[in-house]
Amino acid sequence: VDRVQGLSADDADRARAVLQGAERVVVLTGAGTSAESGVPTFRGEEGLWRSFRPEELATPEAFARDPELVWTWYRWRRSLVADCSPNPGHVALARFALRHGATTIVTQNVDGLHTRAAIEAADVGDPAPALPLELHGAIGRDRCSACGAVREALVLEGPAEGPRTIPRCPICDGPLRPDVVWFGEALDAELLERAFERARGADVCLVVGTSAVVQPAASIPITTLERGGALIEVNPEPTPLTPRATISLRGKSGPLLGALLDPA
Ligand code: BV8
Ligand code: ZN
Repeated sequence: VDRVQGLSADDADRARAVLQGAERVVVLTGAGTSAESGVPTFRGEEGLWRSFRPEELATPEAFARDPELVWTWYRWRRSLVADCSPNPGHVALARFALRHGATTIVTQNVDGLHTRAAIEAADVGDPAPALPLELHGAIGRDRCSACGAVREALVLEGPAEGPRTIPRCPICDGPLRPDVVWFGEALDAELLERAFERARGADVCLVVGTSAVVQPAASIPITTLERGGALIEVNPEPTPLTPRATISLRGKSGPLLGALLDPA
């Protein structure tokens, strides 16, 4: 398949044929996959970073310098995500992963929407094949900065306003932080190796809703290409991956993923 950009019916048909015929599929998702759920992206005009710069908030230095500000931002984001639900794009991906064996969903998102879609799609079955590798962690979990203990975040009781304290670890009383990977922090080595291993063996890497600037995640699709696999991109905008994509579809993940992945 020669390089294709745009969104003609046969581009989508071609992409659909590649995905339906693939034995091993890796999917890499970014914030754009959750945009239609109402979760703001990072770099869009309404982006999360608009009012702050990434280095101000999503870094260990920011947390050391002003933990209250960082917690205020994450608590705001948690409340945003709590009001959001998986969109048809998450559902199409989850159903495909449950049906089409050897599919790995790798996500840069921390909003937990892929996990919720997997559990809903599996119904009484096992959601495992559709559970994502969460390379950058999960905003709904707390982690202790001192002892590393991890727990599901407590839903905040009490008044929304008023002085924000830093939640403390129930085990060692150390300061809790959101269980996400900040800029300058290493990703979980085992998770990352698993993602690259699946990408190396994949017949196709489907890249959805990412600006493909954050490393090392953005290198995952290149790994599939370098091993002779196909790279199919779904994004309303071009990205640094577009020139190398086998097929790059200009569109939104919700409608497009249904067209590409739903059973005939
Ligand atoms: C590390 C969790 C080393 C926190 C996040 C200079 C050059 C190259 C690299 C670097 C550099 N300087 C620093 C680095 C490394 C740095 C990095 O990559 N920086 C970038 C900015 C250049 N990376 C790191 O720091 C990583 N760690 O390298 O550690 C190390 C090694 C060993 C030991 C010690 C250290 C850690 C990176 C993880 C950072 N954490 N998130 C939180 O969320 O609060 S990243 C965060 O931003 C998100 O998780 C997400 O991954 C990323 C945003 O990217 P996207 O998901 O792509 O979202 P974005 O808004 O950018 O794009 C949205 C896209 O969707 C757009 O393309 C849009 O067109 C599209 N879209 C919109 N609507 C739709 C849509 N698509 C489909 N449908 C729609 N409806
Ligand atoms: Zn602790």
